[in-house]
Parts: sequence; structure tokens; C-alpha cells
Amino acid sequence: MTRKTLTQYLVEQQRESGTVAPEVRLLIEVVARACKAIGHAVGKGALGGVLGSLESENVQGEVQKKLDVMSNDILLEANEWGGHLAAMASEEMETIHPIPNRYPKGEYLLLFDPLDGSSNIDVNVSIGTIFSVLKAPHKEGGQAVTEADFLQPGSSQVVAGYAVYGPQTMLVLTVGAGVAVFTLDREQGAWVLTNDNLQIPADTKEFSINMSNMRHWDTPVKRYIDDCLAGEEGPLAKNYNMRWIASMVADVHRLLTRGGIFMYPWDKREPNKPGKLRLMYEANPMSFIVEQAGGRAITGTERIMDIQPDQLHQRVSVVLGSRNEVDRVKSYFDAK
Ligand code: AHM
Ligand code: MG
Repeated sequence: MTRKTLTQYLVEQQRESGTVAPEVRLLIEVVARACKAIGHAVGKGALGGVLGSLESENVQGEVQKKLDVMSNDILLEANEWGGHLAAMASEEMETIHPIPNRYPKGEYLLLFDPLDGSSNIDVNVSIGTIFSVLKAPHKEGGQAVTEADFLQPGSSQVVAGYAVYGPQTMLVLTVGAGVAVFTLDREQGAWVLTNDNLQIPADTKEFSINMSNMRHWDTPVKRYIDDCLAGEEGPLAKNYNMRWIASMVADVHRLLTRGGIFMYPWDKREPNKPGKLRLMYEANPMSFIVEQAGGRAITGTERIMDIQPDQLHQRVSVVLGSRNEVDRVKSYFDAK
């Protein structure tokens, strides 16, 4: 059987449904190539000297791992010169990165978490790259891009995707016409289409949450998890299973494949922050993919992609996955 490559898939999308503009196709191919390079570095581990931490902290006050910074550099360098972008923003950079003047500029904005699940790097557990693409607002007279141009709700995303670096290296992508999955053929170095219409099962018996935070949760989350733990004898009348990889990419990839619900809710540890995960380059792209696969993504009370951001690095409470289970969690929040 001849399988399609990423390039073929994108050309067909461009021809048939007009969902992929030529500039967007170039953008996706460049990001995918950068992900291949990151995956290669991840795979070398100690042999490539890529494990361990640096002295530095990122804007969120988190210690940066070597691979966080390397992956950020790979994405920046790959995307600077192609002429498809106006600017980039990343979890690892405090402010936006406009395309330098020596290169032509395009109409799109690229946001990324270059290496998600950093705590898993040194223990050889799946990690990933998450990215989101927005259209830059039109400016008169070539005015410079600003951070405010990035502050668009998730519903404005043109593309979202992630690469997961696990036993297989995969790329999961939406251009707003369903979700396609590509597996890296490591011999050929090609992304090969392995699922052209990923759908999340509507129901599930599997939840994903960091249970060690239970004492800090808000009542609706506590009540829902208590009911899950009560199993067949409890009000939900089914036995649940639990998984927590501590890498959002890997946890979301699992639930996209076999159903599930993933939660990183607000909690009392840092009451002034809406949650741990970042809206613009973690929650929004994952929400776009999950919704395109027939699932739901909410904060508990509202749709994540409806949030009007006011900061590049703002955080958000996240509940996403199988449609009926997310609706169930929402009913716990509504009853609060
Ligand atoms: P990171 O972007 O610094 O890696 O942080 C995000 C990660 C998510 O991938 C994961 O869901 C969560 O943080 C794990 O948090 P915890 O260590 O509290 O379990
Ligand atoms: Mg992350």
C-alpha cells in the first residue's frame, strides 16, 4: 500500500478544500522538519549530551532543561527565513520574536511550547512539541508586530499541532478540517499519514489528573474524582482507570487514541493563577485538536477557545477529552 506523506496530504488539502494556503503549507512543513530535528536530538539522549538542566530560568520561573533551549533554538532558526511568518512566541521566551529585518515577512504568527513535559526528559518518558498558528492582524504601512497582535482567542487559530517523541515519533495536525496523524518513517525521514480522520470516543472510563494535588482542588473537581473512585457502586456506576504521564502531549495523545479525560484545574496552591498550563501555546492548540476530533475542551465552566487572552503567557484551567465526560465534569461545575 502506498501511503501519503505530509506534503501530499497538505497539497491535497490545498487543492480540494482550500483549507491550506501555500504559505501555511510551507509553515507546517518547516515546523514538521524542526520537530524531526528535535526528535532526533531527544533520541540521542546522553550520547548527544542533551540531558540535564541549565542554570537559567524561563519567564515562568521554571528551571530550563538543555532540551527546552535547544528545541526553542531549532524552531526559531527553522522558521526565521522562509518568509511565511511575521513573528514567533514561545514558552521559553519572555517577549515575542519578530522576524529579523534581513528576511522577508509573512502574514502568520507561530506560537510554541518547544519541549512539553520537560520533567520527563531525563527519565526517557514521552515528551513533545506543541504549536499554534494565528493570522497577524493587517497593519497599515508595515508597522511592527506587537505582543497585542498575538492576543487572539483560540477560535482564531489557523493550524494547531503537536509532535510526540515516544516509542514512535508522531505528528498530529489540524488545519480546521478534522485531525490527521503522521508517523515518522525513521529510515526515510518522512512524515507518513497513518490516520486521516482521528476521532475521540465520546465516552470513557479513564481519567488523567495529578492526584497528588487533590487536597488543593476546588469542590467540583474533588466531587467528580471522588465519584470516579467510587466505581461501580458509586453514582457514576462504572469502574474508572487512571493515567498520568505528566506530559500533556502524551496524556492528550492517549485520550485522542482511546478516549479519556485530562484535567489540570485551578487549585489553591497558587490561588491567583487560573491554572498551571498556558493558554496560548498549550491549552488552545490542544483544544483545537480535541474539538476537531469530536471532543470538548473547557476550563470547567467555559470553552477554552472562547477566552480572549490578555497576556502572552497567561495560564488557564484545563478539562478536555471525550465529549460526554467533559460535559459531565461541566455539570459538576454548574452545580457548584
Ligand atoms: P512544561 O511545559 O514546563 O513541561 O509543563 C507542562 C507540563 C504538562 O505537560 C503536564 O501536563 C504538566 O506540566 C505536569 O505537571 P505536574 O508536574 O504538576 O504533574
Ligand atoms: Mg508545556
